[in-house]
Amino acid sequence: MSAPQETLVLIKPDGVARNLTGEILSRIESKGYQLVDIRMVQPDRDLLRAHYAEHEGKPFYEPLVTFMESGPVVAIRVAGHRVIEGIRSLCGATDPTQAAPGTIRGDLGRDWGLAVQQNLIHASDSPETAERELSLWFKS
Ligand code: IDP
Ligand code: MG
Repeated sequence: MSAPQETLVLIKPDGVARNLTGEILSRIESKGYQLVDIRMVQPDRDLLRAHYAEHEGKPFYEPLVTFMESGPVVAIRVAGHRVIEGIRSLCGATDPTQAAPGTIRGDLGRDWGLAVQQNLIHASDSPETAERELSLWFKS
């Protein structure tokens, strides 16, 4: 068996504010993945701009950065075979209205009519992204 993969999960400020941290962690643990490290972070703009650099210039970019710095975020290093793909599947589609029931965004998220979708969770989308994002959020 190959070495387990690692990914970065963020519980976004809406997830923390709505007391869904336990529910989201429980879904990740119930699926069978390992929580390797976890911390609550109040991210600054530099961290968020680096994290979301690929979206710079898009209409939702500034609202996204403002939303992400609006409150604490829970950052989690999660490990397991094919965990990157598996967590993206647990999250569901970006738009919580379209996210399938059974997924985190589909079951727990909704559209609030804002400039940015508040969809509870971020998860790395490729091995390269995971490595880059883990080094941003778990620096020390
Ligand atoms: P992802 O989180 O599913 O990977 P990305 O396309 O990487 O989605 O976008 C990052 C975040 O920006 C999303 O999770 C969501 O909060 C927000 N976002 C993405 N696309 C839109 C949009 O078209 N309208 C409003 N917000 C968006
Ligand atoms: Mg993304």
